[in-house]
Amino acid sequence: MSLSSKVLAIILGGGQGSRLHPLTQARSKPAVPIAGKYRLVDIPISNCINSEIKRMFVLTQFNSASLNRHIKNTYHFSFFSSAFVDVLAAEQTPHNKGWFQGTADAVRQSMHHFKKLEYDYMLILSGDQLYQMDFNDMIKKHVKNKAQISIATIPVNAKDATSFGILKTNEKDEITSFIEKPDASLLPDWTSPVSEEMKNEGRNYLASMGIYVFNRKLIETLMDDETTIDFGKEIIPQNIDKHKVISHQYEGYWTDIGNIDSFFEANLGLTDDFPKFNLYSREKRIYTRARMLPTTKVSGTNLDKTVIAEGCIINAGKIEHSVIGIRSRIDKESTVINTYMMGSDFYQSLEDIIDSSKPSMGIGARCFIKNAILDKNCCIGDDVRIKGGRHLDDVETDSYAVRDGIVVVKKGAIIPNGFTI
Ligand code: ADQ
Ligand code: ADP
Repeated sequence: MSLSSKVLAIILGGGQGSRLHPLTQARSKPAVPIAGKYRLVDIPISNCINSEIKRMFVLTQFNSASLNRHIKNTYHFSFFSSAFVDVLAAEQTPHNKGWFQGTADAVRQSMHHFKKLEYDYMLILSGDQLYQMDFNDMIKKHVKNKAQISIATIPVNAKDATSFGILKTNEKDEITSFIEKPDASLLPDWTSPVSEEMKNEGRNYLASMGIYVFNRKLIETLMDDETTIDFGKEIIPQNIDKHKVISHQYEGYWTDIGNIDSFFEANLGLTDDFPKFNLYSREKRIYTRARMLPTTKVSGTNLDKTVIAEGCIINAGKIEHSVIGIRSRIDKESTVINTYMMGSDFYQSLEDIIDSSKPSMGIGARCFIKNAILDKNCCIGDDVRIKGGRHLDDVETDSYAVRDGIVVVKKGAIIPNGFTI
């Protein structure tokens, strides 16, 4: 029996938190579209599949139709395989109020589903990180070192260190101390010896990646204690001294995409000549729904540093440093810069497109769009001007929100002709 077949993966799909609002206004976080054709949840699921871990649960605060449809339409395993991806949403029972209070509470409330299965190791993953990691190395090290808990770690700089769990290890990679999101004033006490390359980049702190391996017996015991809510705040710090907890250090590309700013940067990063997140990898493929869309058609457009998904119809004047999602339509003489356009769920009928009483789906003619995220199915009229930037304060209306200077046009919003943001 291979090691990976003894692993059960749990993907934490997001709390009540609103860090990705308004992208999560009408869908659960794992269903948020990224990179023009994928969903957030495709990243941890693909990492599991590439690591031959075939049994996965996605824990989500609420069950959105788009998440279920996506999982159902994407992850078909052979009839003879034991593989599955199951979505478990917080449910109201006589014992709980209906929400997951935190990451550990999410696992605890779902534990009765896991207990029925055979597994030796539970792999707990975040649902909002961009990375391509082989979990087998981590699990092999966990078993070889007879660890009870393993934590994937990565060197980070002082600016980032305050947003993560920071830890120290001994020469055997055993974690000896841990602090969740330390105040900047405490940082001088938390540096770790790192490689020359990391030191040169100023990455002197060892951060938890929020990726954990637990032995079955231990996680079951820990989940019996109903006072613990979070892995980072309680479970990990409370167990460092009680059990053998080891660090599995990773130095590849890894980024947290839990807020609008980092989500935007990670998407636009895909337009680099050599993107840090490699969608063109032969071994570490990222899976998503096979949609059978037609090819993209472009006419009269000056394109630079732009990624365009399938099924688009583009007549824009210029698109620069942007990611254009599936089935996008952009009309004549429009300019799109530094923008992530998610695309559309369906094509409109010709009658709808000809009907001039309301804007059609996509971007109309002669628009100027810069520093924006356009959620799916947006209908942006002609001569619209959207110019995001630090000069804009955070605001929210029915059709758009501004977060960190980025204008986020909400799913299905109708922006009338000539509108300016
Ligand atoms: P954070 O990312 O701040 O820190 P948290 O907000 O608990 O921790 O989120 C972890 C993951 O769980 C995310 O994918 C999130 O969406 C999801 N999640 C949060 N609450 C949830 C809930 N109630 N139900 C289901 N899923 C939920 C953690 C660790 C740090 C570590 C960083 C690395 O606590 O120590 O450094 O991750 O990113
Ligand atoms: P994708 O994976 O392609 O993003 P989703 O499953 O999220 O697709 O959503 C596509 C949804 O759009 C499908 O459920 C489909 O039924 C719906 N849809 C398709 N055509 C139309 C239409 N004309 N009007 C409204 N919804 C549509």
